[in-house]
Amino acid sequence: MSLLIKNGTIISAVNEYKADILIEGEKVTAIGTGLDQSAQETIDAAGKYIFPGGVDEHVHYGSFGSIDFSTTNAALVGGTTTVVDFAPQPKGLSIKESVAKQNETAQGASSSDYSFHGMVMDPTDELDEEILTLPEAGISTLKFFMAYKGSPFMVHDDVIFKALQVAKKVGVTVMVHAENGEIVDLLQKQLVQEGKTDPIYHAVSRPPLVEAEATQRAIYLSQIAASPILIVHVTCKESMELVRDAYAKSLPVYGETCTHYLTLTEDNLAKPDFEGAKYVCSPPIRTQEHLDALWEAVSKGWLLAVGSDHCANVGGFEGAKRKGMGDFRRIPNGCPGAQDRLALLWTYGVEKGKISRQKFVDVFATAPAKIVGLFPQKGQIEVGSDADIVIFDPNYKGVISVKDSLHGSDYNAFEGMEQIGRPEKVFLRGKLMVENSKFVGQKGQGKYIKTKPYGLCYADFK
Ligand code: DUC
Ligand code: ZN
Ligand code: ZN
Repeated sequence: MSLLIKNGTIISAVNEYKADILIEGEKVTAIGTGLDQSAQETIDAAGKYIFPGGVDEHVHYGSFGSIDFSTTNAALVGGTTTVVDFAPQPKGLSIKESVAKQNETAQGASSSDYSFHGMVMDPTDELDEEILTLPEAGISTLKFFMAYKGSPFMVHDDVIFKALQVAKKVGVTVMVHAENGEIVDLLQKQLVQEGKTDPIYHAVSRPPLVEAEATQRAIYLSQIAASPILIVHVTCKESMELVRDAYAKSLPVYGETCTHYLTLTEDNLAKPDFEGAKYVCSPPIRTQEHLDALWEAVSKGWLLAVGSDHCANVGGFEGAKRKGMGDFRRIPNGCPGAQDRLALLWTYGVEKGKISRQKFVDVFATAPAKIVGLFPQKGQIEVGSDADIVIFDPNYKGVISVKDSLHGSDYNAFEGMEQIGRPEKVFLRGKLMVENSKFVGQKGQGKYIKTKPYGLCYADFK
């Protein structure tokens, strides 16, 4: 199959230019002006932007009680062609075994391409040995939780520290969920004792400085171990500044944020009739001051990537979140978001003048692909790369709604928000998957793509 996309404006992470793109099979084989190769199909993309399919480096399709890979067609409708899932580690299984187990749920079910981060939940004495062999198994990123006391997620600092010492020997990127789990647990208990059980107290129990304290600690651990670190879902000004300042001091310290932290405020958590539960995720969504700081950080490159932290709880609002009525600690964490990441970044970032179109492509596709070790196969439109391509209509105007959401949940955290622009066509490895926001592909055709070590967080690491 060959396809010629003519007359569009290609946006990359560094520039934009008018050119034609030739796709043969699954790859981009030529880019240039006035390409006249014959192709089986030609598309006129005049007036449209063309950019690489998104790489969402932060999704949950099995952890935290989330809905599985069968809903990744939602990501495609939202212009994301590759998702990188956090594979939960059941007790007794190694990281490689847990990734293999999670892959069983993805194979034949995922519509988008996918990769995995390891997630350390059962840190045994063998972990450090295993880290050395993860890259050869195609696992190059490992997540550690400093929060969720009382659950298998939370690990102690020594586990993270030892992993940092070993990971740098083979180019594995250590990712950290930075919140002080001990203090969160204590604050939660105090609040509940005082009868403060509504969803808004979820945010009160996890204030910015609880995140910043853990962020600083993680940075120090990385500094002592002399090893790169990626702080995931940075949500507040204080943490962002710690990441920014550490990097400015030439430390290999990097950060990511997620779309809901850029677009939703704490006011949502205070909505009446328990509706605030729809927005419960950790770390929590913050106030406008933090949103402003995060946009600045994204625009200036102090935070590298914007994931969705997609986590559509099985049961949704009515069947899962509502179970936390009377005690915010029992509200399952997570918001669906993979489908809306592009719309939110474009509408509230590019259209509002907060980020350039190049920065949009960078945080949406290119930088995430580099961080996780998928670049240059994913995250750019270049000869030799996978033909994961979005043809984007910047003139579309609409409203985000659960009615159009394919994530399998009964609500959308961004319900009613304005949307400018939408993917008119989305190609995954040369195959048309989406047309005018409708999934037209065959479900379950996504491929498992193994990641390579020495991702972006190792860029300046000697
Ligand atoms: N926070 C996480 O750390 N993981 C998934 C959901 C969430 O809100
Ligand atoms: Zn997390
Ligand atoms: Zn997450």
